[in-house]
Amino acid sequence: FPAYEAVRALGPVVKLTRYNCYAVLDFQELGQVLEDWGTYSSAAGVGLINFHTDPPWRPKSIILEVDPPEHNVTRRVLNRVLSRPAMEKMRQAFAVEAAALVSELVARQSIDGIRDLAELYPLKVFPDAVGLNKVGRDNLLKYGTLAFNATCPRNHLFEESMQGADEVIAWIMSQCERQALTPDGLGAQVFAAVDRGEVNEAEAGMLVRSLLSAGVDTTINGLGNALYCFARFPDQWQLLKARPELARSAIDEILRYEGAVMNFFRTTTREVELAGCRIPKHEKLLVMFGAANRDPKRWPDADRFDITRDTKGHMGFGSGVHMCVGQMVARLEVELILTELVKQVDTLEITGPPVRRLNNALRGLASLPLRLGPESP
Ligand code: OVM
Repeated sequence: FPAYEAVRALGPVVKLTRYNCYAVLDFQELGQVLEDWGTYSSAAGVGLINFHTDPPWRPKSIILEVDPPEHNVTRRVLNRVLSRPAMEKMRQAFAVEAAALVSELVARQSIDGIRDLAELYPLKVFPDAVGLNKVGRDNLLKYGTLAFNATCPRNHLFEESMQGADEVIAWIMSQCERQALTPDGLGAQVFAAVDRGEVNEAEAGMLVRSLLSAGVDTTINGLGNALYCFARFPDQWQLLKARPELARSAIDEILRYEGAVMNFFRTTTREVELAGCRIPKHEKLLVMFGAANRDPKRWPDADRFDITRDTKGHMGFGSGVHMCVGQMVARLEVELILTELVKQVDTLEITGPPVRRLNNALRGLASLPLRLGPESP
């Protein structure tokens, strides 16, 4: 975050000469970019790779990496699959798992908040909800890590997650077929759109791939960041315990203060002026959600974690037509875990050095040693 402030001080649009792209960090300009999909397109990729000149690392996503009107067709399908009524159907199963896992962890007291909770929970409930095979699920985390690392420069993080990726990618693609999915899950509901004539069979498979790309690492880091926030700010934890109804708004503050997805790219479709800066046609723009969420021009006391603040308009799920379609799943997972922790845990104490998990687009931890204390502070 100090680095963001150093870049922000240079101006509203900053050319990153080393990567030949333009960075946007301020809340106002970021909103402008994300609202104007006609000028700032997703169709040339939302990573640094510019599809006008270079091939994508995988067949491009048919929801993330297309603009309206094509985007509207696939968006409508996932909007329905991930709708509020669909969430209500999943809530019970998700709640049972949350209660069981948190009781087990409370009994152990000393845990790794990432390995034992932030990873375990989404890796159980989400693949179950999609209707995936029980075998091979360890590929999910590897694939998500790769997909997010692949949005940025081909650095050591990208290369490391590419190691042995052929088998990971092959497993993912094999799970995206109708017959690989249980008949009652989110995956099957994507294929139900084929039967309604909204998309074809191959497109449905690609939309299942989108669920698997975007649904795992994001929620793991979101949950991990939630734990990290409350472990660092015990006053906010006590506030949540006193007022559990704040859980939902706390999730927005977690996403503002410590989001899971820090950045994506857009590509200009024409020469354009943004905040007085001229940007040529077909140039890449780095849209920095994490920086906009700390923009002091938008947020009073931006570096303070405060679950009672008004978080309206935060960029943790993006903004505009591509705003996170799975956000209700993410909210459900974090809400249920927070609710169980509030019920079962008095204090969250960090008992060892938190370790970051570096990723080109994601913000989160690899390890967070925690003590779940039953005693009141
Ligand atoms: C996708 C997708 C959607 C959102 C995020 C993401 C790599 C991927 O449609 O594949 O991250």
